[in-house]
Amino acid sequence: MNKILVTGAAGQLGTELTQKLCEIHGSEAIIASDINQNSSAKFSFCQFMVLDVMDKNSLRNAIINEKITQVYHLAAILSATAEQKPLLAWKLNIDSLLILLDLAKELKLDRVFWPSSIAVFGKESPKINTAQDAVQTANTVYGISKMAGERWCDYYYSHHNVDVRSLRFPGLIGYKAKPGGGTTDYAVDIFHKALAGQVFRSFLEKETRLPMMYMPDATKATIDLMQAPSDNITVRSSYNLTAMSFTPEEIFLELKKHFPEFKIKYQPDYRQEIASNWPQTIDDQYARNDWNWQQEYDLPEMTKDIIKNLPYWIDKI
Ligand code: VAH
Repeated sequence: MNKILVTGAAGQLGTELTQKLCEIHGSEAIIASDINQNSSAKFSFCQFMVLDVMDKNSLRNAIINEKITQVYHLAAILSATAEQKPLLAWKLNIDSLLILLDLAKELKLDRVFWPSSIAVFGKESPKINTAQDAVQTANTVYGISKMAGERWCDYYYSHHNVDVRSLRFPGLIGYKAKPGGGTTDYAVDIFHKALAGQVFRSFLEKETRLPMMYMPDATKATIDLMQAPSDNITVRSSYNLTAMSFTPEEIFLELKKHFPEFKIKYQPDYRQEIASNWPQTIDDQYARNDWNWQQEYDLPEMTKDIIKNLPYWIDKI
């Protein structure tokens, strides 16, 4: 029987992924963990533990004592915050992954999931329909940490047979957790401003097109990947993945259909430089071929779903 540990469970992806894993495996099979002990309030539906992913002995004890078979390692510092705290971000994003991969080898974990990002691509990478094996020239701390992390995943698979699987997520948009310091998190905050009847101040220019995905699609892709037969997995660094691409102007106009008085101001900041070096659209054919990836949400469908649900969640996040 699977027993699954989710690290960084209180983050945007972790919050929704933990709920989905409970639906699939039963809440008694899932342990949510986070460094922030206040996060326990978010996990009344499953076991929660405070866990520092940089503490190898604590992580080893948790895996052994709770008979963990799979770990979804989501604890990380995202792109915008990483530029403000580069050495901390590098240490957390890479050292915690290496600690986990070494424990996966030592304790023979069944499977490990680790999120990478389209941030592995940089200025010299093709911007349109960026291929799985396109040149990676990440020029952000976050992107560099994801590039290196992918190489470690491939190394531990090929040298130590650790079944670690990974996805290069685009910008992820959800309503069940606060934006977490990502460059694409403008696309989360814009919904809050529209619902509050406030002017939205976009820190990206109107025509900045980025690959994006609604959180239910992100959790679906993660679970589809982790449930695929090992023989189907031909990419052991990290799979390109996407669902849609849009600009701040396009999501603003989609919201304006529901909130005619909604207004936007474009005030680009340091995050514009980060976004300008990322791909605009992604080729995720490997994911579609290997484990039948297929998104369910486009911009209009996502917008309708968030507008319907956010009011209920707004005072819970
Ligand atoms: C970020 N949401 O903005 C993340 C993501 C492609 C971007 O990795 O940092």
